[in-house]
Amino acid sequence: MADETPMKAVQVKLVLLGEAAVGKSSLVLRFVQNDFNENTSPTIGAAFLTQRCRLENRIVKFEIWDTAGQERFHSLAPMYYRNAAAAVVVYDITKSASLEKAKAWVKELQRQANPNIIIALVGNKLDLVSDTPSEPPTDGSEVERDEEDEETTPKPAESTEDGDSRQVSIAEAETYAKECGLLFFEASAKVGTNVNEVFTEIAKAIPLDTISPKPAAAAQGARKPATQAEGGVNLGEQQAKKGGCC
Ligand SMILES: Nc1nc2c(ncn2[C@@H]2O[C@H](COP(=O)(O)OP(=O)(O)O)[C@@H](O)[C@H]2O)c(=O)[nH]1
Ligand SMILES: [Mg+2]
Repeated sequence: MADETPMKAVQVKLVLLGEAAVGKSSLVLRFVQNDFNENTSPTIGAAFLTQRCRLENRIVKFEIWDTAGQERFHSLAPMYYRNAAAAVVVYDITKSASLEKAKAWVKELQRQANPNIIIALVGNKLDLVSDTPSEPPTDGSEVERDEEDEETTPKPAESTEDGDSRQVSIAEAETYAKECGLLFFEASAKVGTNVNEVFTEIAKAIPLDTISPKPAAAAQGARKPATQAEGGVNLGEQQAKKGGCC
């Protein structure tokens, strides 16, 4: 008879970093709730969310710290990336300055974060450019989400009237990511392209035997804001909606 013992989720602290308005909160909202909001409010301080990612041989429970991108919050960042097992550093492919900011974050992480941290560089807003090869998720892994969310299955990237708005080429970002040993993706929080893949590939890349299975958020030095419930989303002024799968 098959072994029916449920797999124990391994907790992974993950931090999102990047310039303001590149779409960090939107990527998290897409990953956790399979949703998108055109009118997000800037994140104040940081928001905490969780989401599970089921791989073939393990369940990873991401404890996600979605930080504010504004410079005035920069000094808070170490509190969130300290002891993080993974970081998603986001830039906007239609804004080359945001890649420079992302590079600065990568440098800071490589100097000051956990030396084994897995870093994914994500170029967001892929839907705004027309040269987009879009590949639906197909690696057998799945994000555990309530069934009612499934109506918003990621669609292929769309081009817009502003189809030539790309300012960062795939080659430039990919070369940089390779040089620095980063995972690399272009994604769209808006249409869902590659969002689950970012988290799934991080989950796969993390050497789980090095992670202690204790509750991470409180134990790892970052305080959970009182207004933010586990599994909820706090995007600035927005109300937390229903939780993820946790
Ligand atoms: N077209 C497009 N807009 C996006 C995408 N992701 C975020 N946005 C928009 O960009 C703005 C900033 O997003 P937000 O998630 O708050 O960015 P953050 O400051 O990095 O957390 C909002 O108006 C979002 O609706 C995307 O993938 N495509
Ligand atoms: Mg935000």
